[in-house]
Amino acid sequence: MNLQLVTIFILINYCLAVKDYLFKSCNQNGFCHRNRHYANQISLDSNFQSPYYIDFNQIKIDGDKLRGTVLKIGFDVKFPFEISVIENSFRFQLDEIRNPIEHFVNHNRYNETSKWAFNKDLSNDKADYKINDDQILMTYSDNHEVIINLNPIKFTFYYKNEEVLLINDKQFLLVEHQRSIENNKLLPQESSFNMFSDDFKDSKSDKLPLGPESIGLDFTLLGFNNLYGIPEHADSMLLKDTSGKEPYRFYNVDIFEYETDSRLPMYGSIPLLTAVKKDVSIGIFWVNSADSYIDIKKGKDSTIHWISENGILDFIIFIKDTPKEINQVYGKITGFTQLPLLSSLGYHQCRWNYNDIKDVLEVSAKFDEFEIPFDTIWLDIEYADNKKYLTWDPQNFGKPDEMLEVLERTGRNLVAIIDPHIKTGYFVSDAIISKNIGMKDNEDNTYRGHCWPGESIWIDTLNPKSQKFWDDVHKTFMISDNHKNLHLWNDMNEPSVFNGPETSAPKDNIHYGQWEHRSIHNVFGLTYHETTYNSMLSRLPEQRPFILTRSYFSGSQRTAAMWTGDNMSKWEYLKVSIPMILTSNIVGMPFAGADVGGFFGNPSKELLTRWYQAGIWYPFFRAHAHIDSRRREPYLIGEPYTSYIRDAIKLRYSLLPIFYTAFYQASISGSPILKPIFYDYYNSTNSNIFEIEDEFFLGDSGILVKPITDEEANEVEFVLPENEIFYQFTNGIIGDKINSSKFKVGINDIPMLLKGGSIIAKKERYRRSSKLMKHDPYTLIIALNIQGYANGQLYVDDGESIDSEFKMINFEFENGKLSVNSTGDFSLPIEIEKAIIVGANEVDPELGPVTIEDEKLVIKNPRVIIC
Ligand code: NBV
Repeated sequence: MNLQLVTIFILINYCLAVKDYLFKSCNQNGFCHRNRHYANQISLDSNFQSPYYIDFNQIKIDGDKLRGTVLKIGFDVKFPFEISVIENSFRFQLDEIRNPIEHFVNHNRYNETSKWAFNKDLSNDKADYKINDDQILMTYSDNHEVIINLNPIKFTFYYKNEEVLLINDKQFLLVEHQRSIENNKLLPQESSFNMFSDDFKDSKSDKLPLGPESIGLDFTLLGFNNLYGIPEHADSMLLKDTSGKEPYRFYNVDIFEYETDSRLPMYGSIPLLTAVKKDVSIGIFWVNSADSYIDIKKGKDSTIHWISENGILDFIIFIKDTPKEINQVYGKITGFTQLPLLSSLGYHQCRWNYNDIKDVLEVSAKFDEFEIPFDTIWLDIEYADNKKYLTWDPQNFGKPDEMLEVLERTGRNLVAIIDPHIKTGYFVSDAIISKNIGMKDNEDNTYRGHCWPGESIWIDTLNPKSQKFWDDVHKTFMISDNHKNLHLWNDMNEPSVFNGPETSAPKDNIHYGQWEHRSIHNVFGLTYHETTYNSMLSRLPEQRPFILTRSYFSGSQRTAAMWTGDNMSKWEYLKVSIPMILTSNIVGMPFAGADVGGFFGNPSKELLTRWYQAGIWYPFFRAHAHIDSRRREPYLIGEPYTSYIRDAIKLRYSLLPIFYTAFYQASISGSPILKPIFYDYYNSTNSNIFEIEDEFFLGDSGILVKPITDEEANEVEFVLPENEIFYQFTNGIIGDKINSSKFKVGINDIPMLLKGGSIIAKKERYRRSSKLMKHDPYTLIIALNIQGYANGQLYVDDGESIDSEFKMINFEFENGKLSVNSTGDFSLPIEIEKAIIVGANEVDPELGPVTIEDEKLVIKNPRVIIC
């Protein structure tokens, strides 16, 4: 086939629904097939004895670490391991001593996933070890104990003296040691399926220069049936039993028109699984960036079989009282979400594509004409000259600086897309080739593949030399430093390769350090958006960069927001967006959204309206549409829908202080922006709440939301935690205490409740963008609990600089009085113009005495409304 035909074929394919035949099932994927086979054989044989054991003679205690070697009976192999404690959590790392081979590929097991995923400068904590003939007793942190059995290898974890977790209890531990085709003795339980070649139709050219190298291990969670996390999958929040079915897979891929109710891999992966029960939460963090599968067997105890294609065996176990503490400790290790630009929490208007500068500015003006606020307009791939990223199409986007200036007048931003596939034959790709910083093929030459621009090469952002080059090209592309309102979108960074196996790069491609792509695949997207982030910082060091990434990994939250990729304009995609975003939130990647309206197709007016009403809750709130879908900017929909959508967007803007406060909390503690109810009510006796995935709290504000995701719905029923009272708060209008959790809703209604005991601060004036709301006063809503008490917080800063001065204000209402105190220092006056109190029998109408610790905090006789 000639090049044009290949491209046409690929494009036609692109327009059709997801083909699961494009992706390997576990059975077709050599390492997964072999590990599952091994586990099945072991499960059938009650006399099975694992060949792996810890050699007593090689155990050494080195400060707070324990080092040793795992040996395998019948094989001459050595697996050095290390046990340590990081952020008060248990870490196990196991490597293999391997021999050099006659090939340019790095023959070691990849051990740098943590270098990308973790925060810098982490140190180890204290641990005590007692060693006897067949066991090691380890104690660390408060209340944590592990008994490590040497032969058979087994870890038993105790928390507060309760046995909570077993590792390798099922003896699924498998480390496929280095071997050659000529010398590849196997255990009777092992399968040799696709060890040295790959017969999957699109992967036949994979040279597998290192042969089989997979790792697999089992974890049994005692008394845990509620398991969460391991995104990204278009599936329920509560993880499913995969026995006899396809396991959950991690392999960052461009899965266009993905299906719902699916364990297929998607664009990102966060290998953190959490298990929650009364008083104990556990997190298993599997630090590996290779293709991976997770089999789950649920029951009174649940067993996880985690399998990866290669790399070292590296995992961390978090055991805490609450899910919140799991987020905290995971965040300390992988970093918290950077506090975003306040304006990036406003509404984003995107489509593929706005055609030219005139189009962009017209859309912006139309929003004003219809009095719909918005902060950011987006440019998809057509803005670049012939899809040569880092250039502007001279014809249609000839004067980007003027466009940025006009947008800036109404406080608006522009986001432009920059993908990692770089068209061959222009200065960016020429430089990548001459500087030798591109991804290489399996012969160590710059890899060439196909993507939107035609023949392309891929910048290798694992190479430290890429950073300086990327900084320089971004500085030129992003015009002058004057334009602070230009931000970036990194798409297709799985990386997506049209003619590559499973829509991505061949696994035997080569990256910096001579590492195979196989080893780093899932972290590639992170290396790319992190390099972009650093380039943006090098241009404007004081401003928080905004980057949206499609591919992500643990640690991506430090520098980017994510969205759930190419969904469809169908109700089921609106519905699944909620559990997907909740899952992302509870595993430390809270700045998440889904394309409002659906990417492929044309939503009905009802669906579009409902999608906006749900979308205002996405931490990242952006409407987007495919190039072939009809224009659907909210003002085009027609009345009464345009008004409903306007109301929804305005509601988001009025709640921006609450979103921002939640993001501040996330940036210092890893807490989610959207929290499923089980998150704070894990001790509830109502076991239902563990599976509620269609309602959520907005941070710690007490706002509980249940978006409508069904066609023609006219009623909503909340599941409520026990021992709390709630006030009606539909559409952000505070009402009475509710007597029933079920009520009628119209097409213009956004069902919300406010928990008794909460104080929230809103901004109620309409402005064209969030930047123009800067000086607006706040309205407090004080919703009392049955004791007549409420509290709440408000975080305020300049909304854009990295080291902004700030103020954290604490409100507390008790005994009929409101007291306000604050920490931090922020020079702009903060004004509260109105306070609405609900649930009060008797309060002082003057709201006094009010404790004000700072003169800059003005409460000018706020209008007090007592309901
Ligand atoms: O750049 C075009 C699209 C983009 O609009 C979308 O949001 C991405 O997920 N991109 C994928 C490439 C191809 C889409 C069919």
